[in-house]
Amino acid sequence: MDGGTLLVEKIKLVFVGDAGVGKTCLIKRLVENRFDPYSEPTMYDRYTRVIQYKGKRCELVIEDTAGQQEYARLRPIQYTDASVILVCFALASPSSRYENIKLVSSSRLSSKFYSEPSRQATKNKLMQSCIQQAATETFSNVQSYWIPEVNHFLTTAHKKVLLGTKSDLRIHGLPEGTFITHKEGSSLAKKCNCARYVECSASSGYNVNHVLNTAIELHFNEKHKPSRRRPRHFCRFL
Ligand SMILES: Nc1nc2c(ncn2[C@@H]2O[C@H](COP(=O)(O)OP(=O)(O)OP(=O)(O)O)[C@@H](O)[C@H]2O)c(=O)[nH]1
Ligand SMILES: [Mg+2]
Repeated sequence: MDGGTLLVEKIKLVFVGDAGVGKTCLIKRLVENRFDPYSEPTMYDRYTRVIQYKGKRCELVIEDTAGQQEYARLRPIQYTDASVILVCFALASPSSRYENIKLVSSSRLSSKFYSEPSRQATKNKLMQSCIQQAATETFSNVQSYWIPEVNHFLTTAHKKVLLGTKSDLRIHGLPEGTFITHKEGSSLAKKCNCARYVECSASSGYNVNHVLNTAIELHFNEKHKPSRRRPRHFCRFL
């Protein structure tokens, strides 16, 4: 019950993918509408919201999982009762979190809000945090690692969306061979039996709401046939 009104359905979305592909940033953009380029590696996180979809009040649960293998044993718990799995890879990525931060918010570290010692401390912390994998590696790990894991803990028929993250970096134009094209992404989605393929950016906000609407539409869609159409209904946070 919520405020005296029955919640008719629970929708649980589970985000998985390599460390550093941007799961946490995307989720924060979704639920808090902000982008934090300093996001730290996740162990386990969960967000619960009440939403309205096609006039139904639903409980939306978003599970943020760890991409780092040290915490892999926590993921099976998060898969339990999942409605839709969102398998993420980066469309493009610089070689480290720090380089990426320089790219997405070059002005912030040098801003007047940082004193020199704290600026240096923040810089060091970021330098030490994990090295991001190349986009092509996070892409190939979808097929070699993440889909087999999802199939193992759920079923091969479980509803899945393939997400290409950090689309803003591809637009900024990295050298050829360091990014994934839309065609490559959508053909991987077909190969891996993902019902939908979406490209998005937590940094620019591109397609972020589309990610949520696509996953919710897929949850309510019994047959989950691949579709090129955008969802016709939109969810609203209450
Ligand atoms: N340019 C750009 N950078 C992003 C975007 N999303 C995330 N990042 C950067 O990528 C880094 C890693 O993002 P996270 O969201 O922490 O990655 P994660 O997938 O949650 O990583 P784990 O929690 O370790 O599994 C962040 O520090 C951001 O600087 C994006 O849309 N565009
Ligand atoms: Mg994370």
